[in-house]
Amino acid sequence: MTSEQRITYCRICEALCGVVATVENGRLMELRPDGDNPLSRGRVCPKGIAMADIQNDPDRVLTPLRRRSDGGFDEVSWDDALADIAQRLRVIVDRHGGGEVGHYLGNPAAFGYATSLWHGLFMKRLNSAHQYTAGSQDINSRFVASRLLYGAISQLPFPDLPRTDFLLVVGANPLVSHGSALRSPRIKEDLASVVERGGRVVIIDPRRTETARKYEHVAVYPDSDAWLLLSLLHVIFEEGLADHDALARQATGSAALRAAAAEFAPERTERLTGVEAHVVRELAHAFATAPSACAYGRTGACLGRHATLVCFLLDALSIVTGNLDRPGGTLFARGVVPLEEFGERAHALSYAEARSRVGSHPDVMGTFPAAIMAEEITTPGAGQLRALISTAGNPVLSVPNGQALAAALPSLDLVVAMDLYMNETNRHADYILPATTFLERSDMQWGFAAASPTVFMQSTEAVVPPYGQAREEWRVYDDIARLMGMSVLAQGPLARWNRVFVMLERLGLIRLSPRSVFELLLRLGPYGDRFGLRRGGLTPRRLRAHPHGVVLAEHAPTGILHEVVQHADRRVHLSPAAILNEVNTLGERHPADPAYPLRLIGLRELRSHNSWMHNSETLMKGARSRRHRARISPADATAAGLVDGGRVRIVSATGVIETEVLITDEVNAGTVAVPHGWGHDGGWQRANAAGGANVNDLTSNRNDQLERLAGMSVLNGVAVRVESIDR
Ligand SMILES: Nc1nc2c(c(=O)[nH]1)N[C@H]1C(S)=C(S)[C@@H](COP(=O)(O)OP(=O)(O)OC[C@H]3O[C@@H](n4cnc5c(=O)[nH]c(N)nc54)[C@H](O)[C@@H]3O)O[C@H]1N2
Ligand SMILES: Nc1nc2c(c(=O)[nH]1)N[C@H]1C(S)=C(S)[C@@H](COP(=O)(O)OP(=O)(O)OC[C@H]3O[C@@H](n4cnc5c(=O)[nH]c(N)nc54)[C@H](O)[C@@H]3O)O[C@H]1N2
Ligand code: SF4
Ligand SMILES: [Mo]
Repeated sequence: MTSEQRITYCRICEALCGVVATVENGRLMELRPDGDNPLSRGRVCPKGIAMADIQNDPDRVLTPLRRRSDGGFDEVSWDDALADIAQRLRVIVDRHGGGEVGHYLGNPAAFGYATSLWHGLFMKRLNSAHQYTAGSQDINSRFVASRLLYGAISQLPFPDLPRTDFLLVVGANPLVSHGSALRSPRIKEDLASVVERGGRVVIIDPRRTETARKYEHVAVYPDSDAWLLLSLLHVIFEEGLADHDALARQATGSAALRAAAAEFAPERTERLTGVEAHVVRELAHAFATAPSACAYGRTGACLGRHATLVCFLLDALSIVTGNLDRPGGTLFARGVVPLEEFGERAHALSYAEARSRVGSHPDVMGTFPAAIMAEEITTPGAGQLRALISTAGNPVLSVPNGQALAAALPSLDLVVAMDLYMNETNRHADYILPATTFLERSDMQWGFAAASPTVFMQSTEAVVPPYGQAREEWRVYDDIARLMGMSVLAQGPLARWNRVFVMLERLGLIRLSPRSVFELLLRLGPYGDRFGLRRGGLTPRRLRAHPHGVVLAEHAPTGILHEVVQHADRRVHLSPAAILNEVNTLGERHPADPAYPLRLIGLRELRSHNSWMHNSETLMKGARSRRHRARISPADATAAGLVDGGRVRIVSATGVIETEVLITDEVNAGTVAVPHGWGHDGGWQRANAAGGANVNDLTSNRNDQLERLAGMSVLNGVAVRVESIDR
């Protein structure tokens, strides 16, 4: 027996921690932390190790499956599956055009290079008008804020953790999530070091989270951050704490922002936020006068009714206090693989250039809110969504009103999924195609990985060959395109040369792969060798020679704002009309309903990952703690007659769920915290047995309930009531 150690990195979240795989005869035996990875230095989280359970899971789908009319599935050959899929798509495209073929791309695709790139080429080639992603449940509000501020939608400003003196965290729990839109695999130490340097870490969160318990906690009412942030700006302007030099140098529109904030004295907003005025004043003062400071927000900031505004205001805090683009402040990256930069420069990353057929939501980089998928399927007329490909996603559990989507899926002409499992979404599909795990693919770091205080790059080979008949997703897009008589390379004006491309591909004369595209971009990028023009620059060969990864610079660059900003005047825009309008109409659109007096928020658990790791034996150990539980305050529990460990019915205007009660003073009266990604009934046996409920049965997919500027699903601050079901 041959046992080998293969160096790679975890691709479950943006920490991208180094791991070493023990492989015997093409099978994964074990994953362990890579002590030689320069960034993660031997650190991983429980999920990284437990990925071995997923890799070797007997419940994995390893052959293509085709649905029977009775709802069961038969194994079929790849050839038969792909031929049928291509033929059925061809019929739709010939009859209605490619615009009616839709796609949902899930979160796991974001951490690799191949799936996202090739799915994009495939859907662009079809000219699809129905592209959906997990982003509208995650981060699109952040992207739109960047578009408004910098004219650059792909920018993800991130905190300079290793150098900052003041870290303000709004709606993130990095000790559990390990940092999101921020690459910091040793985030525990990075946070601790802020305080060790004499700095402060302040956590704004309705729940006393794992992170809040270790640092300073400011408990805020759910979905009230916009008022809080406006009050912080109010104090900073009013008390003369704004950095006028920086504002004059970097920005326009500060006077209008100041005028907008003038209405929001902390004494006026404390009733709405639950944060006392003196706390706000102290916080504003400390933030503005710290030697350096940065404001960082994540899903708690991105998933409320005013999500884009909140993301915008977070950056505004850094800008107004002179903390943008300087050491210890809020930074921008130069992508090592500059895919987004090229897109920005070519003005190819759109916002609000198209509107969705249903609800008229603005496009965010060509995608529409996933919340509207159900209605796009059921609403007849030109442009109706008729076929859906879903890759690496589980929208029935992750998108608001999952039941509406599950009910709509069967009326599509064709549903195809590429996944590791039969999940709650693709059990409604016509075909489930066995996808590769990240351990079965080569990769290179890009995208979210750039949001890193240290400039770093790592590439990897696959560590095991695909199990069973699993196939790399990008090849499947490529194959379907070819069977449909299309080349994914014949894009835009090149489409009329489609036949030539198809022929050249068939003859093997052109063969583009994700790897060749990324290697090209790497070499052309800011750290690349420019094909010999820049000595010592990064090359694919040098990356292969450093399998643990290469540190390209100890610190992310500063003083690069002029490269980042794409507005014609090269300045940060602090008062775009869309934002002023949000400020002026704050709160008007959502009158309180006494039938639903509590506010529901989300929660992530250390040993869960969205909806897809509940089948891991390692992660599901611990009978009590590994159940789905709603966190309810002692006061609310008493009022509703709930007991710890008992059952609770949670009711919203959209739906009802039942789950277990955990009474805890982590949440204040009025707030209920429930994790998403539970309530399984797919082909994963342990996950199914774990019980629990889909919290997104409570969240709304109604058009008028989505956030306006980015079409975000509102998943935090949802109005609910709780009832006992034991009595
Ligand atoms: N263990 C684990 N790690 C993960 C994941 C996972 O499922 N499990 N998922 C990964 C993914 S896909 C992502 S996007 C990231 C997310 O990364 P984070 O956003 O850091 O993760 P959460 O733990 O959801 O933190 C959000 C916090 O916002 C708070 N919050 C809710 N509503 C509000 C509000 O209105 N205002 C404020 N100020 N706070 C609010 C919640 O109480 C919660 O503590 O995590 C990634 N990492
Ligand atoms: N209420 C509420 N809802 C939320 C959130 C919340 O905080 N509260 N968070 C939202 C966020 S931030 C996110 S990112 C979304 C996630 O939502 P989704 O991306 O829709 O779903 P996941 O649960 O991540 O499921 C991913 C699927 O991909 C499969 N998979 C894993 N690895 C691979 C792979 O390499 N290839 C392929 N082809 N498939 C793979 C898994 O088996 C699983 O079925 O959920 C969102 N939903
Ligand atoms: S924090 Fe955990 S899940 Fe994220 S990359 Fe590291 S090991 Fe993987
Ligand atoms: Mo996410």
